[in-house]
Amino acid sequence: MIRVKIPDTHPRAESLRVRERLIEALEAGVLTESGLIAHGRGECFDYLIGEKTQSFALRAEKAAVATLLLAEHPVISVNGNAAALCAVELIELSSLLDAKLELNLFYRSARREKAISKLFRKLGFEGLLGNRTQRASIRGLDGGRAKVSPKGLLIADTVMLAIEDGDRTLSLSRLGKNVIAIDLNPLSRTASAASITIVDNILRAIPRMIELAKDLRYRSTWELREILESYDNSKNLREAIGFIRTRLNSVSQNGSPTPNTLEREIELFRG
Ligand code: PTJ
Repeated sequence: MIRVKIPDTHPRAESLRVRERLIEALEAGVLTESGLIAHGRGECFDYLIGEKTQSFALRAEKAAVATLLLAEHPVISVNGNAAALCAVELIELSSLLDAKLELNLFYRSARREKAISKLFRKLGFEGLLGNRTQRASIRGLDGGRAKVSPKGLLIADTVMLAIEDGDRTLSLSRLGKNVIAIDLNPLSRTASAASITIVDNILRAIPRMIELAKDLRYRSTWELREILESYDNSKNLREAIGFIRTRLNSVSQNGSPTPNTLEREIELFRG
């Protein structure tokens, strides 16, 4: 594979570096080829939300942390993209929330299972569930994904997943689990099937959730429930879509956004 050194001065240096990381993860067997395509779709939606954590995302992240803290059996589901982009942060978040981490792959193969388990072990984390030796079956999920850990997804009451296809989100919701989804596309089936939809890049969402967890873990059950009671996922999703519409309207009237006009659009949207 041809490699280039990305100059710091390149206006899209950060985004190009993330792409490089994903290519490395592909070569290591962590990411699947389709994961690169999924990432491209995500980049497009990230562009539309201004590549920042907007207020609708922050609200969902807070509700998600409260839900995970209130859960009896919280599980964070890990696929190739999530592992490639933020394994370190996922380990920290799972420890703060006392949540299990479980590998669940759409394109499951022994090579990928091994590569992802190795990545987590290298980071000092031995508790990744979902390998071949500890599997139960779960109703309503397809093929390789139906195989889950009896200590994890099988008994989970709350599942957080990221960069996922809609079928899986729908199946887990139908099983009565609380589903939290990180998905940059507010129009996706995942976005509408989840109980809490975080329209944000996983690269920003997980570090933000770590900060929130450090604070919310000391709050009372009553306070956490209050956060959830004031959260409305449909309203929040409508706000995300409205935000994109306002931005596109502004661009169609005033021309392409520069970093300055972007800030102004966001101000206008907030009113
Ligand atoms: O690792 P595997 O085998 O389990 O395969 C996983 C993939 C990603 C291939 C699979 O789940 C898939 O095909 O996903 P989709 O259906 O392409 O959906 C991915 C969604 O995640 C899309 O709506 C993207 O906009 C969104 N997305 C992509 N990158 C990010 C993202 N959302 C948040 N953060 C990102 N970095």
